Amino acid sequence: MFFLVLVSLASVLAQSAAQSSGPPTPTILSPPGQPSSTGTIGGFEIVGNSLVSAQQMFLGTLDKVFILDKAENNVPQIDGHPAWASEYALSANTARTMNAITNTFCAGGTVLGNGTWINIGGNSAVTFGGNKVDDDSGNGPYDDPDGGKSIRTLVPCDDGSCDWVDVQPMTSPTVVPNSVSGVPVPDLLPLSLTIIIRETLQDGTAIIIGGCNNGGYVNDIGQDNPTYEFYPSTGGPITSPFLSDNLPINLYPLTFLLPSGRLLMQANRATIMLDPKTHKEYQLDDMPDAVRAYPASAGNLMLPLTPANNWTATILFCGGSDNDDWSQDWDIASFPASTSCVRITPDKNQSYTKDDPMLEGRGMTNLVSLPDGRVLCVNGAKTGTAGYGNMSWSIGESYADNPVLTPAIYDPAKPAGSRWSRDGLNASTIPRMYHSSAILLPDGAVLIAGSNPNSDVNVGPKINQRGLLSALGYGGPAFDVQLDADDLGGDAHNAANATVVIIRTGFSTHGMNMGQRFLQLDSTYTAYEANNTATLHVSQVPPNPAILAPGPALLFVVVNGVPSVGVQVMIGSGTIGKQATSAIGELPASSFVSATSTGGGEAQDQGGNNGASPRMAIGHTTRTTWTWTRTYTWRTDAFRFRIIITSHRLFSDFSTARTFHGTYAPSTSINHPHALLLRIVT
Ligand SMILES: *[C@@H]1O[C@H](CO)[C@@H](O)[C@H](O)[C@H]1NC(C)=O
Ligand SMILES: *[C@@H]1O[C@H](CO)[C@@H](O)[C@H](O)[C@H]1NC(C)=O
Ligand SMILES: *[C@@H]1O[C@H](CO)[C@@H](O)[C@H](O)[C@H]1NC(C)=O
Ligand SMILES: *[C@@H]1O[C@H](CO)[C@@H](O)[C@H](O)[C@H]1NC(C)=O
Ligand SMILES: *[C@@H]1O[C@H](CO)[C@@H](O)[C@H](O)[C@H]1NC(C)=O
Ligand SMILES: *[C@@H]1O[C@H](CO)[C@@H](O)[C@H](O)[C@H]1NC(C)=O
Ligand SMILES: *[C@@H]1O[C@H](CO)[C@@H](O)[C@H](O)[C@H]1NC(C)=O
Ligand SMILES: [Cu+2]
Repeated sequence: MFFLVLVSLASVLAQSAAQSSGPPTPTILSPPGQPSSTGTIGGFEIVGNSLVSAQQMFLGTLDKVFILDKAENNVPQIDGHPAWASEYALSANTARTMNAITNTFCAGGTVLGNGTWINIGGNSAVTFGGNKVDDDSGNGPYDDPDGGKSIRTLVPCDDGSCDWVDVQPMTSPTVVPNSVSGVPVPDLLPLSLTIIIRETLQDGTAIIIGGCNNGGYVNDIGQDNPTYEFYPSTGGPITSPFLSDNLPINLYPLTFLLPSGRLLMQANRATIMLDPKTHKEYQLDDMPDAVRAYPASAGNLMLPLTPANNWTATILFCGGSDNDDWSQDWDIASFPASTSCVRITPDKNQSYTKDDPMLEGRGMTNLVSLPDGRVLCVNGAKTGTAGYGNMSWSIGESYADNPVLTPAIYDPAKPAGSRWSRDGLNASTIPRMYHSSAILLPDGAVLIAGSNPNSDVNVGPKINQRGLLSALGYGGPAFDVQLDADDLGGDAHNAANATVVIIRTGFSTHGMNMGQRFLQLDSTYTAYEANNTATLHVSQVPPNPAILAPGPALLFVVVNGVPSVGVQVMIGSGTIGKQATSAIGELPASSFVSATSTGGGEAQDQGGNNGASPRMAIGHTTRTTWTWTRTYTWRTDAFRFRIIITSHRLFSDFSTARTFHGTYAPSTSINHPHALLLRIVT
């Protein structure tokens, strides 16, 4: 059998540190310039080889993506054994192997408030074929000690020097989950403990949720770990009735930190809010239409938090499987995935609302926030679920079939009934099913990689603007961003359609991007008709770290839907602990200074805002202005939306699978042979 690890990381808010710290003194960021790669809008482009299969993937610096596989017989070596971790350089499209030390199979991850990434959990030591070995210390042939309790940390670097560090593992009796559930813990440690990580909490710590001791398609009571704990540790694990009650579908519970400080958690058909301070669980409505958590693996995402919705969180779930029979004695691979989408706004209303269904059923899909507020839906399959094994009905070892090759776009701003579209999106030629991943990149492209529903590699080498701050606080004075005539497309009126957004791209694995967030900062503008320039007056992050947990994130300026290249900013203090908050600085009203007015004269109302004296907007003494020389050029082809594909590994016995089922050829598995350009630009 195979194993899965799932978990969610939520941020820990329970800390009661007396000290709280504000943001580090921001520096002026270098201008991001133009995208270095042109790509083709809406098209897929195979860019390089990820060396190991990207079961888990995240953007660590503006140029480096970090990738984790499971311990398996990859051809690239490190330290005398096959590698199962790598770093991918976006600028050079090259990769280097990294040493993750223990077996990372189905681990989870997130970024802490101080910018360090963690990767937690894994599986037992294995040998060829993914088969478990009795010796937990690993040794040959893979030299992959049991990773069940591993805590790996990485401080991302750009000079190729960084690597994963195994820190104090979760091995003390207080953190052995079995000790909590009352099962005596012998000296012998659990062979394997798979963990699911999800969110970073508002003090920059992480919550680690659930898992199991031996893996498998779904969980069972004999190996369940129905607990959560925090990293850095605040003590032993806490038992969650919600997790116990939702066997066997309680791995990788879909977890989101809400602005209220509670966590939304969804597993099997149940939904709760968890108060991580009191450990109380509040029952919400059951999930309609489908099972969403692994192995049904629906797409899931927190929709943009914006001034217009008062930074209120709405969570979207799309697809999954309307199945309740998790035995493996029937043909799971041919069972249609769900088309259903639902949303919930848990801090306001504890019921689900039906949303527009997807254009086709999909499981194992990734929903990726784009800078213009839309959501890209990629990867996945039309039938079956996550997981793999040698069943009479499995496709090779895959429990899914009929890959969906064409992405789709969901636009939350569109009226109900018209939110899904695939206009302009070309089909991929590469199925991306179980253990695939997808993340947004600074230039607006989306990197897609992975897919490996197999127990091992067994067929040889096949691998194939100016004015942005480096740090933002929770509240405090506004800052100004200067937009020149190029930025505004030669028309100052476009300032009315400019936004400044922060995106945390998250840790992508198992059809979820853990910790992914989209937050639009409040802003107003002063636009000058005479020279078609404008100043954007931009607020800092709302003074509530539960809206956007501390830690690094990307910042984009978007004009009429065209994003700048993202820059990396630190949200909060850059340290773990209680974050300082202060009142949000006042923004001047938006104003449009017509060409006929003389400096500080008449202001014309624009975009429904009340006219205001431009003098209020210029030279505001409490505001700091940073400048850089260039943001982006306003041309419809300046910003290319690119879907980049790194190396992938599909079925180890692809040709056999194809002969048996005949469903993998793109031309027969999708109904959309006509590929169009994807235009994120307008
Ligand atoms: C999309 O597919 C069509 C038809 O195969 C092809 O002509 C076009 O170049 C593709 N466009 C992109 C952006 O890849
Ligand atoms: C961030 O905090 C973690 C947990 O305390 C620690 O292991 C790590 O070294 C810290 N990173 C930095 C860059 O200080
Ligand atoms: C499937 O069978 C192959 C060949 O016997 C074996 O190597 C592999 O471990 C099996 N996979 C699973 C998930 O049991
Ligand atoms: C926005 O949310 C905050 C915090 O929940 C609340 O205090 C405020 O009243 C809300 N504002 C509006 C306009 O609803
Ligand atoms: C909560 O949402 C449900 C489902 O959309 C709706 O029927 C109900 O009226 C809402 N309740 C409130 C108080 O808004
Ligand atoms: C554009 O015009 C305004 C108003 O006259 C002036 O304050 C600003 O400095 C000018 N900007 C540039 C880049 O010339
Ligand atoms: C604002 O930009 C969006 C694209 O994000 C575009 O659809 C819309 O038409 C623009 N609105 C105006 C008033 O230009
Ligand atoms: Cu897995």
